[in-house]
Amino acid sequence: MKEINVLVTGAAGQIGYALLPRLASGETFGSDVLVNLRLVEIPQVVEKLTGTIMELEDCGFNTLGKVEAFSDIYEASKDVDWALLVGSIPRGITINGKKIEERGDLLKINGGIFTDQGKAIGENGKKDAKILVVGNPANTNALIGMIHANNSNQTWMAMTALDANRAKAQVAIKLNVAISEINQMIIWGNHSPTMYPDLENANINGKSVASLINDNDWIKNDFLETVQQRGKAIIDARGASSAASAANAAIETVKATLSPTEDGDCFSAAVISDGSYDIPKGIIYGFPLKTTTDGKIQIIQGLEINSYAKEKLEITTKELLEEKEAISEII
Ligand code: NAX
Repeated sequence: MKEINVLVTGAAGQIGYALLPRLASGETFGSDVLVNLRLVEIPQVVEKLTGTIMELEDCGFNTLGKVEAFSDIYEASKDVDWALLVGSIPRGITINGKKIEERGDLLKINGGIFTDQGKAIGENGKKDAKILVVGNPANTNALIGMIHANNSNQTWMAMTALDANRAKAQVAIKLNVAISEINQMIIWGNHSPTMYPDLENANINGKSVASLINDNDWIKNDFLETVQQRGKAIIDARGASSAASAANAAIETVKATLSPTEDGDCFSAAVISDGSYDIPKGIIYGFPLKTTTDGKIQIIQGLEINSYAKEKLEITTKELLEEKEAISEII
């Protein structure tokens, strides 16, 4: 059986709990691949992983290989094929009596974490390792990690697939269609309320979703607001951030890189900008992506961006440039 080494940080957290069984079950990497899991937690929490490991054993998956718990990211990164960087300090937590709500505070607290994780994966991970950053602020955390990894053969991504799924869900309700009919749902920019879910380029049977909806007021107001604020709405409703849907989006992102993307479709994730669509180079930006037949991840080129979309792309670009500026001391 082929073996794969998968590292997951924040493994004792709520996304980790929903994610690990699906990584190990054969659903993600296939029924002929043995999945070795490297579970990483902060030292105070690493003990809790013993319970997670027992549960994983008790699932009885044929595809579960060796499962190990670590608090040292350097040890954990040895020969990893995939790293899912979920662990970070989430918004809303109280530290030293201060509730962390601002992105700037989150950037500073999480910046240090991703510096070390980047170095460790760059030095010890497989030469073609793929890394998906879920922990917020995901795009800028991925930038910090990628820079410190300093390993151009590895692929660093930040997760925007949850936003794409949220956008698809709203469209499916509005048009009364199945989710599976909706293709090429692009999330441009940052995984934050400035993201731009693009209904002009999304299509159903090749027809633009925006034209099928034919209701600009709904698209520009209700739809945009619902998708951009969905994370907050879930926190307000359940008192905790999205977990099952976030884990699902991470699984879908990994799967999207394992087989070629069909023509007319894409998958959404943020990768380092190469200047495509006039986005400044050097920020991790949500683009339409495809996996090629030889397994490479590429930005899909040549899509139309109208003037309204351009304005939206500029807003999210500005935010990412500001985030980059805020972490300039550590990159
Ligand atoms: P939890 O607080 O349940 O779990 C986070 C876990 O990470 C904790 O167990 C903590 O001990 C661990 N951790 C913290 N620092 C660590 C480090 N340096 N190394 C290893 N582990 C570390 O949060 P959870 O709900 O699982 O969310 C995790 C992250 O995902 C948060 O930053 C959250 O904001 C982010 N999200 C990102 C989404 C996306 O679409 N990109 C959506 C969902 C989610 O909000």
